[in-house]
Amino acid sequence: NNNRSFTLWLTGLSGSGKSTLATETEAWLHGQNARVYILDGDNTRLGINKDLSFSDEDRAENIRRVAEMCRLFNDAGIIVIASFISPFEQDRAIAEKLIGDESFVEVYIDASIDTCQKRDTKGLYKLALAGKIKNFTGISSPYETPANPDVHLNTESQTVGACLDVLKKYLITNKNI
Ligand code: GGZ
Repeated sequence: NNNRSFTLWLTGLSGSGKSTLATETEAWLHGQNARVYILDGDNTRLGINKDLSFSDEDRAENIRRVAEMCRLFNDAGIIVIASFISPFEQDRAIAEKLIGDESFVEVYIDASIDTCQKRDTKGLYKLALAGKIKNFTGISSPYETPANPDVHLNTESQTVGACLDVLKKYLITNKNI
């Protein structure tokens, strides 16, 4: 097993900045000559997980399948940036178990529900508040805050650049990047 392979597990609300940080981190890792791939709702929920809804049960299955994929990529020596809301502590714990404690880096992308609602980049909060999207995280479905993340990035009080710097330092120090 390549000692550079691991999974950065980005958890946070819709609109918290997971995708932005995933893309920036990917670009930086490429610059470090690392092999890296982003897994997110866009490339999994339209394909392998297209049978899954946003019920608690289906989110659990979503995370389980994604974690199995992370493990396969890591076995192939590829770093994964997994960018999923993953709102439930129990599901994140299962992901950690499947991926392996040593290879699982939990990164909490922190922005309050108020801020995410104000950003509303895709207009989804508006639809959720109007009752047009059911089980929407932060509105009509819970988000369980990570109790002890490996990295805690606050996109409300810090710029993307500052958040990225914190993550880079973590990777340089702990993952020999
Ligand atoms: C949360 C939803 C929902 C509901 C659609 N709740 O901001 P986005 O749009 O681009 O990313 C969100 C994405 C969340 O999928 P995940 O696979 O990451 O969720 S989970 O880990 O909880 O399984 C959002 C969109 O899908 N979306 N309906 N009801 N987000």
